[in-house]
Amino acid sequence: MREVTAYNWVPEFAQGFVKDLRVRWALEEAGMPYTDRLIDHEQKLQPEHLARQPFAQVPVYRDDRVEMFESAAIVMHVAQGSDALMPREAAAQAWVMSWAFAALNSIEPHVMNVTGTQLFNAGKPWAEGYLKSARGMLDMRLNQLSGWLNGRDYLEAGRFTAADLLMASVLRELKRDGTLAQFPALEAYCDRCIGRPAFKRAIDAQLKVFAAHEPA
Ligand SMILES: N[C@@H](CCC(=O)N[C@@H](CS)C(=O)NCC(=O)O)C(=O)O
Repeated sequence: MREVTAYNWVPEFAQGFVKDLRVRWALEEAGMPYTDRLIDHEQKLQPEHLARQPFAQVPVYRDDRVEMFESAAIVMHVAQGSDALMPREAAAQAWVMSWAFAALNSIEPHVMNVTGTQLFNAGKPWAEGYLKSARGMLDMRLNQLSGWLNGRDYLEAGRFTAADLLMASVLRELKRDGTLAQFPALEAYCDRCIGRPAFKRAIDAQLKVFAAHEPA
């Protein structure tokens, strides 16, 4: 039994980006069947959900052995049980772990500083100045990542791993405003990852839920 808790509906700007997508993608790559347990935005605030996700967010995951929150932690748990997402050699696993944390800790905060300001604070008096500085930091990180990927199809190990799944999930946020297109190696890398059939199955599954629960 594997179960992913996800929203039954979100506004259009978030559709295709809700973080249960990472978990669905990992499970699809691993060939592990799952069911989804759908909640609405009232249910996320209820004690039953808060006992499983203290921050009133999704995703939440459970299987026969564990119950977890935090999308990346869930992805790494799935990867531990799947050769498709995690090499078996210790040295390669250590690199995958490093790159997974790099995606979440060295890249994602800078992506969110920019995309979060654009989505939720555009037009505020301070937004333009803040965005200039946030974009500077983001560009630095993207240039560094681009330099690393030079000549590589994937981050490490010569193959797609859970770290690529997380990095591509972070980078694709930058497709919305055209930032990623300014970094052709990163765009090609991201497209390589999200061009995988497992990603398509995962995003189709998320979007199908929202389409079925579209408010009247
Ligand atoms: N770090 C968390 C973040 C989860 C998250 O941001 N979930 C969003 C949807 S993508 C959410 O539930 N937001 C509702 C809220 O914060 O009230 C993870 O990766 O699981």
